[in-house]
Amino acid sequence: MTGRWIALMRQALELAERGRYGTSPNPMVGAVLLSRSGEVVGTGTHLRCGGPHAEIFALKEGAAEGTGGTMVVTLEPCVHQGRTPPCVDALLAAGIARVVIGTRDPNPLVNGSGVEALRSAGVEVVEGVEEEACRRLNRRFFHWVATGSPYVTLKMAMTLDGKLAARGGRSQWITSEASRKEGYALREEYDALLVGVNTVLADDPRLLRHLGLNPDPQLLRVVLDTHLRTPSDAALFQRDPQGVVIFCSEGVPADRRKELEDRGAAVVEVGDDGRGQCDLRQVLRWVGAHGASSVLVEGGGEVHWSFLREGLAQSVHAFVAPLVLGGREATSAVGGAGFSSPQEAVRLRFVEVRRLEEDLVLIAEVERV
Ligand code: AOF
Ligand code: ZN
Repeated sequence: MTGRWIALMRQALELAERGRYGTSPNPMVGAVLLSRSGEVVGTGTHLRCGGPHAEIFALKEGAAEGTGGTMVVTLEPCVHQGRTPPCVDALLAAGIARVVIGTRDPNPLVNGSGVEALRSAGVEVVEGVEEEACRRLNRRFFHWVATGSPYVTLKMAMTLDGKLAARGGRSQWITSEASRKEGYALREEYDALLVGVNTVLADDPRLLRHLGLNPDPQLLRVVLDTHLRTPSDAALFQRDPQGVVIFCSEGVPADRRKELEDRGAAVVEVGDDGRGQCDLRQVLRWVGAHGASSVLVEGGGEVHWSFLREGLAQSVHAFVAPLVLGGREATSAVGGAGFSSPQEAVRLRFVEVRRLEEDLVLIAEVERV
């Protein structure tokens, strides 16, 4: 049977993928329902946070033939009443005889109790089918649930010599249109965007979702701005200013604070990291506690360095253009003081390498030390 469960779990994983732009901060989940005789009679995807879970869609499609059958699902079915009722109850009511699970749900409200509830009701449970792939699919969700901090990806658009901008600061455009579009697609996948104040001052970004892939307009837009230098007429405030959060150090001038709050932004004071900058751990804890499971950091080089130095970035999504800008003064993808030996360097592992028009896309994950 194992081979069959693997093939069906892969199908469920593909179904889960369809939720890529809508489920966060919930996990992506896919489900396949088989009849007693082993035929596929229903499929389901968790499509959006607050909407029905994958199992419920599959049951809706195939409930009549599902009695005595098998549910193959990428994540352990839930037992709790969340935004939606527990899936375990629905599975029991439908008379499902067997549940095949990819991985347990690390959510403390579930975490094994879904499996237990099914078993004690006499349902056969098969666990750990394609577990690694099922965990990878939701690595951001798993990280957030385990740590309370969001999963952090650094997005970099750079030249072959690792520059984010030319001498003097101009950066439009380094990468091709297709790369920029993929960069925008990332904004639809992450719950929060983050930049440093230097990027606000240099590029005046709006930090919005432009592609309409994610039906949820709620996006947290974070600025690290120790001394509150963000101009009150920044493009950031033109749309959805209530989604803007500016982190600064304690004791910033009250009038500057009020100016930005009057634009609709939240201003949050955090402690010092010992180097005169905002304590990133505190920033991430705040962001995680406000429901964002993932953060896309869009520069600049100093901010990238801070996240890497502190061990607070989980991955890098780099677009590399076949250009060389040179220039001692030109901004590098990662600035800061730097490490003093290759032994100290942050080590990553390439998980994806591909060409995109004339550019390269490199996705790397930070190895745990
Ligand atoms: C499942 N199947 O398809 C998903 C699950 O607020 P709710 O009701 O949507 O519950 C959200 C939690 O349910 C989420 O944090 C995760 O633990 C689990 N997600 N469970 O059985 C699904 N999406
Ligand atoms: Zn559920």
